[in-house]
Amino acid sequence: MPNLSSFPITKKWPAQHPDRIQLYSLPTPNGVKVSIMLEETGLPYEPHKVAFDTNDQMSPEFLSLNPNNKIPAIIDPNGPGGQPLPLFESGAILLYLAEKSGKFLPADPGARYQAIQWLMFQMGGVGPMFGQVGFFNKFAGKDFEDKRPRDRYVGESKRLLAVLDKQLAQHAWLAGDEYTIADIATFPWIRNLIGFYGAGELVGFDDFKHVARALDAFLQRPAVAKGLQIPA
Ligand SMILES: N[C@@H](CCC(=O)N[C@@H](CS)C(=O)NCC(=O)O)C(=O)O
Repeated sequence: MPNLSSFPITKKWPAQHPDRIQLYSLPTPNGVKVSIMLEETGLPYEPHKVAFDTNDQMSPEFLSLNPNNKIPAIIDPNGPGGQPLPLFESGAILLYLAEKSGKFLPADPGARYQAIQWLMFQMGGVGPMFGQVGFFNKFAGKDFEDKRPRDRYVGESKRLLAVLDKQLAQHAWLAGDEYTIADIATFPWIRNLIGFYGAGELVGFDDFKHVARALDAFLQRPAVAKGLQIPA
């Protein structure tokens, strides 16, 4: 049985099953990327809830795993060379789990880099921009009188949605016909933008029919429905 006691995070969140991937998360758009991926691959894992209302992400135990105080983060007790692997940043975790499971990242090098390209598009564009729309439309920024910052992020989000829509007009999924980690990274953010952030009208979501079609297909996957609720 692997011993994870050298990881201080296990003091605050003890591992009941130290042989399984330890997931430290919350069902936010970045958090659910990893729980959905774990559900999709069937890799055994143990989820731990990092609660923001008690600032768990700022605790010394959490910071020992991710100094950037953000979920999601994992420890794989059976990482490369049989050694435990700690990992943060959802994009890196998705790539790692795809390689470990041999799923949701095409083996063909050309197709593989297409998937990585759209994953990076999500990490560098969709996540940061949609997140700012959330701040200025749903959270503290909604009370700011000056609407120029909000409009800047709304405009950029519309532009990104148009790019996604054009791609999805030609392909079932972002990287082509195959469902990949690029989809797992992107659709939770779109769901959040038009759902929890209440910005559907603001970004003119009705104009993006192909994005809406792929989002529906994504949400119908049983692993997605399950992953969206984890950690409970
Ligand atoms: N680039 C990071 C971003 C992670 C991120 O922003 N996580 C948010 C939740 S969606 C978080 O942990 N926020 C807590 C905080 O900022 O204190 C990733 O993709 O893993």
